Amino acid sequence: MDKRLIEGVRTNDHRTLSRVISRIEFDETLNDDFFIDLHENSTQSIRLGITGPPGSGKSTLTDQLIQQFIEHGKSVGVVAIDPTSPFTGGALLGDRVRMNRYTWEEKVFIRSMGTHGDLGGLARKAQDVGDVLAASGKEIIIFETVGVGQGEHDVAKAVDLTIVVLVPESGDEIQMMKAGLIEIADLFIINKADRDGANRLAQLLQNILHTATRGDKPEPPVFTTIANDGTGITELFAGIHDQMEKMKLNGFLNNKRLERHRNRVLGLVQEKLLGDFWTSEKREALEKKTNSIDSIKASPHEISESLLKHE
Ligand SMILES: Nc1nc2c(ncn2[C@@H]2O[C@H](COP(=O)(O)OP(=O)(O)O)[C@@H](O)[C@H]2O)c(=O)[nH]1
Ligand SMILES: [Mg+2]
Repeated sequence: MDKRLIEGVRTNDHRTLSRVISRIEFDETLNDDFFIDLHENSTQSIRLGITGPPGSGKSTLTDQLIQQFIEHGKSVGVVAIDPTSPFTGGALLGDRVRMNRYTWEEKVFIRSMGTHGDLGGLARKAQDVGDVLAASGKEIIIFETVGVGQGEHDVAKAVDLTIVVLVPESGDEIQMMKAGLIEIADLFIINKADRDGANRLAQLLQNILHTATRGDKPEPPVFTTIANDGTGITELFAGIHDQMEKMKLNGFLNNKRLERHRNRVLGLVQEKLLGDFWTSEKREALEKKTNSIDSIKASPHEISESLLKHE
């Protein structure tokens, strides 16, 4: 079964890609061998994350970037990740409709993926999906995520370059960024520059970035765009390329990739150990030891010790 899947991925069969990504999305096991076999073909892609508030224009920008990459002879894989909620179905469908003028092309593969309430696993899933798309020959892989919390940080762990999209009214987000978003951003876009305040916000942001950028990370540039009419897109496209080059030249990109690699190993080991530990017997034992309110008299430290000691 896995051999057929591997063959399908390698030959860029989009139906196989879809099937494999569903399995990753819904935590259905794929053998380690599956990823080991694909690995040598999956290290060459460039991975971009596009994050920002809902409605800021991420999908419209993604659509424009797809077009740019295609015009430059590149193949592109896009994964739109939305927090799962019964109410986001319409938005997801909107994404598909808005971007579907490319879906028929072999060079572009677009997919939506839910998080299923499991944000913790998102970084791993995004890495695995990225590997699969890379192994199918996609040179550029774009992850679109809604910047509402932990999700964008998880996806930032899975990409080479994180793009944060803001709109002219995003003053509050800038406050939020001081508290952490700034660390994950490699490039900023102020979209909807057809509205007042885009240049003022870009200037403010540039000032903040100038003083807040630390370590060997190249200072993130700020671009203004009007995504739905294409204004500023060629400049943005060139800017993404330039920023990648800067990150390559000073070693930042390799450090980032290496750290990602190491963290993946750590994560996989953790997942394996936990998976092996929590057998059905162990879960039963936990239930038994915590089956009534009286059980809170026992220290959690004592209970966990006894579970670990196979008692
Ligand atoms: N006025 C204006 N509207 C835009 C611009 N970019 C996107 N939009 C519109 O904003 C809405 C949300 O865009 P979308 O790409 O779905 O945002 P997302 O939720 O961040 O993916 C759509 O109706 C777009 O047509 C822009 O630069 N200016
Ligand atoms: Mg969208």
